[in-house]
Amino acid sequence: MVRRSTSKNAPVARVPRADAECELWTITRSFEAGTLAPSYVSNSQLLCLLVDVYIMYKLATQRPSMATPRHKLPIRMISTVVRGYGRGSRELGIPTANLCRETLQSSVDFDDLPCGIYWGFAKVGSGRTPESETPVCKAAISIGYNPTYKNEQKTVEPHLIADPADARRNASLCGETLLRDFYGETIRLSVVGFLRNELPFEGLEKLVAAIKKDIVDSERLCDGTDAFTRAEQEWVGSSEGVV
Ligand code: RBF
Ligand code: MG
Repeated sequence: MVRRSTSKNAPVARVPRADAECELWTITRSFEAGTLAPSYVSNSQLLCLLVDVYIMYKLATQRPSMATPRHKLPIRMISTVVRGYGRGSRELGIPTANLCRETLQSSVDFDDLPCGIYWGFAKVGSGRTPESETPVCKAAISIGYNPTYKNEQKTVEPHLIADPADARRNASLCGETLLRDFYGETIRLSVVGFLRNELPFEGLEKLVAAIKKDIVDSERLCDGTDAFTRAEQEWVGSSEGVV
């Protein structure tokens, strides 16, 4: 049994939880793909990761909505964009396209969608004309109850990240992407990887700082050259169904 450090055991250098989760995900994926270099995981790192797996398992069994079942990713969704709480754009400067629960097509039931902050790809628009459609965008995605605001309703809301060369990439009030209102339009979303659990923040500044880091992480992870990531980007750009 793996233990956290006690007076009897030498202390273990701990990897920050979110980093450990990303790390585990990478290891799991490359293990599955048969490309994991044996030297990639050192023993002490492995120990830290196992501690985190154990904690995640405990969390998952105690509160199913907090589970981060990476084996269930990606989650593909098609829906329409609805009005959210109206805070994203106005208060935070991080607009999100909220998915409509009623029109949601997804391989996972809305109630079973695992809460957390994720990275993936999204595209909005009818596709009738090129201007009516965004390109396939990288996205930083929130699924859950926005604990900072204690929402009663669960929301699924990606923030679409414009290309760095696009002037809209820095146009929001906090310097992030500002596209347009998407209300009523079709959205295709693939939730590819887990970033962290949702957190209650003290004050908007801390929330915005955390989301800005999520955006940086999402941009980097979306550039992954693995077949898994590329397939999800391609699916978002296609007109295929969710399953
Ligand atoms: N809300 C929270 O209360 N806690 C979070 O940790 C949190 N993380 C987020 C991460 C991303 C990438 C995005 C797009 C949103 C996040 N939100 C979070 C949701 C945010 O509070 C919400 O989008 C706005 O309040 C608008 O409804
Ligand atoms: Mg929104």
